[in-house]
Amino acid sequence: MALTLVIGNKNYSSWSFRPWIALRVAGIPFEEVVIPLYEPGSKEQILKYSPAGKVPVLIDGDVRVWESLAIVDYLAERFPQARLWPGDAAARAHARAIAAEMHAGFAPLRRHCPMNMWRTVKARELTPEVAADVRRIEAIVTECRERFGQGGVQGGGQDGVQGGPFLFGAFGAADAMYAPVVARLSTYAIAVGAVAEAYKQAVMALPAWAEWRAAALKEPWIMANDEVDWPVVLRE
Ligand SMILES: N[C@@H](CCC(=O)N[C@@H](CS)C(=O)NCC(=O)O)C(=O)O
Repeated sequence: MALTLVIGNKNYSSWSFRPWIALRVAGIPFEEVVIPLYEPGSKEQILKYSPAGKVPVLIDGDVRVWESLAIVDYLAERFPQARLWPGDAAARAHARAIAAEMHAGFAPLRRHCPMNMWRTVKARELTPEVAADVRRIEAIVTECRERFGQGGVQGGGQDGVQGGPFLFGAFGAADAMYAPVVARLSTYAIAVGAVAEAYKQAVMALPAWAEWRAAALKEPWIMANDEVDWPVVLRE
């Protein structure tokens, strides 16, 4: 039976983007159910799938998994051939730590720069707390790229290829957890150093990225107070 991923609308649902991109890049087939967020009745619809009242939710037969990080972890166990976590124990511990840090943290950046694929790219002044989040993310990306991303010790990623442009070489669970942050760096024109910038470009060059974004731009659910310049200019 195919997996089903219940997600929010693609323009806004950063948490949904994480397991969705993990599944897509790993080539794991799944069906999706999209529930538009912040609409009348949204909560009731979500509650049909999860008592937690939040998306994403993964349904695999009798198994239901909520919380983006738990979903990615479940996928890693269920599809070991996808190699969503690095093969090397030390690299894997590092990947899990940064994924958990993302799952639990960066509230100032989340609040100040919500994911919004429709928004016209333009800079927004960052508060000191948001700037500190950005610097921490930059440091995480730079350390991963320098220590693990070049291949060699860790053997991460879904296709077993050593090396690659992602945090641990090939795209994996940690990259999925950081994908919405890449979107925020882009949408809010946040300057980062060369290593983080190259990482951002690599994530945004994924066909799965383009697929998510194209679907987001076709969605009819745009919040009335959204910061969109019309007509929407498609970014490559
Ligand atoms: N910690 C959760 C966060 C999930 C979450 O906040 N989802 C938002 C959408 S991105 C949601 O369902 N909001 C709808 C609501 O709270 O009613 C995760 O990692 O999955």
